[in-house]
Amino acid sequence: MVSITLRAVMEGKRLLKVMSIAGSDPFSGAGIQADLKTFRRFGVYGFTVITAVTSQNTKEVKDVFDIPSEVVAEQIEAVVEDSEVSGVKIGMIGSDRSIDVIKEKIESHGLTNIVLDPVIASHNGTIFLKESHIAKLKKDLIPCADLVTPNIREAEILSGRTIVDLDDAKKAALDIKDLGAGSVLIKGGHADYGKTDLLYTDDEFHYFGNETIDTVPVHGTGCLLSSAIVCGLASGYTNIESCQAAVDFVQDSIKNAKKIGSDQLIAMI
Ligand code: PXL
Repeated sequence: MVSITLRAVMEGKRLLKVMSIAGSDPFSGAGIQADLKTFRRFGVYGFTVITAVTSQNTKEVKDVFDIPSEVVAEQIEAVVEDSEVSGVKIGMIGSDRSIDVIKEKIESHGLTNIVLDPVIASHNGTIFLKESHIAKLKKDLIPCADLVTPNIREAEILSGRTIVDLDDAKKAALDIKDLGAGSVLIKGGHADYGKTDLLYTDDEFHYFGNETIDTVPVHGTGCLLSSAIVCGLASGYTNIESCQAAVDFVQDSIKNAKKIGSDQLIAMI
């Protein structure tokens, strides 16, 4: 299988421009800041549309302030009226109304290569999204996504299925596909069944085995993964190639993770 090296993406291509629609993390480990660093590493120019401002450190999320949906809409509009956008990563979304405006902007501007990281729950159980938002995410935003990248907990919430083994994960991927997603990548980093990321695309399952890296929890990996996939898709690589390159990229970021604050390590790229 062809894997995308950073060099391959950066070599001989016109400058691609992609957009992250996501929340801000003042520690720069996750969210908009992590996305922008990823885009830069893949040689892609990144636009940032901020949906929420979190106040967090490596110990805890203290507060989340939702940016008003009109301001989310205005940020997207300001970018698309002045530039081509070759891919979009959607991360944390603050409100139902922001879901509406993001959907409307994707459709009205015909934006493509949409990767949705459904930021609902962290692997250790912090819930970012309310019940009503989850229903709306399923109904309105998942059908806009070319690829959805839930972690195990999020895949359980989206599919309504308990995931114990790989077979459950495969069923959940099919359920999420049935919600209207183009393809589904269930991140297995914290799965009881082993560190396998499971991709369902073009009617087939693909597996990306991850090495077990002996480390304490690392912050930001989900954001790096989805934004790296956008870089691959925008560059014309397939879902399988883009996911493989992104998985490799995240593995390296975990190996290089650093203690920036006092608790969780931050993935380094
Ligand atoms: O990884 C999920 C995530 C996404 N976006 C922001 C976050 C987090 C997790 O902490 O803070 C802004």
